[in-house]
Amino acid sequence: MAGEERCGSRQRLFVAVDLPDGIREGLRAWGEAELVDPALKPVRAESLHVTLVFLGHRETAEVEEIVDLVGGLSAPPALMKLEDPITLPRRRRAALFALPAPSPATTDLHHGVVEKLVEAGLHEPDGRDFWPHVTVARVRSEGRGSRRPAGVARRPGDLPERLKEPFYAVRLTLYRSVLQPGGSRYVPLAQVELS
Ligand code: 3AM
Repeated sequence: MAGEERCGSRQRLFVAVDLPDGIREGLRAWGEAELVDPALKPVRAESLHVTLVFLGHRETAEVEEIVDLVGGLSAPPALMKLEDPITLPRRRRAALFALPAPSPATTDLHHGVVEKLVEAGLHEPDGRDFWPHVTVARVRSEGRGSRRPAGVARRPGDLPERLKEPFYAVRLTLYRSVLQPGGSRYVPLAQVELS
């Protein structure tokens, strides 16, 4: 809530590729068994996604333009696969657990969407390489005034083989991220099927 208040009427936006329901359901079941350490805040199954472009906080007029642009996109389904969980950052205490999602088609889609947003004057890329992944859990802070992530004693185990089979991502969504004490809630503002 604090983030929303700080930014007045602005909305925090990102474009994502949604995972098929079967994959989300599989990840929910895996997460119930593996994302159990009390330091972890698992991402809700319905919120699991691959972030394609992070757009930051935007004014209402710009949000409308972005909704129109994303709603008018078209692209083929993107073949992707998931890999076993890794932690980030790599050399310090884990702040989040993510599944790498290598996918040349999703990388092409990222470049295509960025190009369209830049052409329309709606995005300035930060120059970072695109790394497709699904964040499955964030780590709570230690507390007592420290923002350092708490230690995770019970680290999540690997994915079952079934969840490492390639699949097609079939939907692109523009989300508004609403910061809440219990974890961000993602509100879809525009959606297109990849077909
Ligand atoms: O759900 P994931 O982790 O893929 O990490 C943030 C999250 O992605 C990412 O945007 C998604 C919605 O919050 N994000 C947040 N700040 C970012 C930034 N400054 C960012 N991505 C790139 N640059």
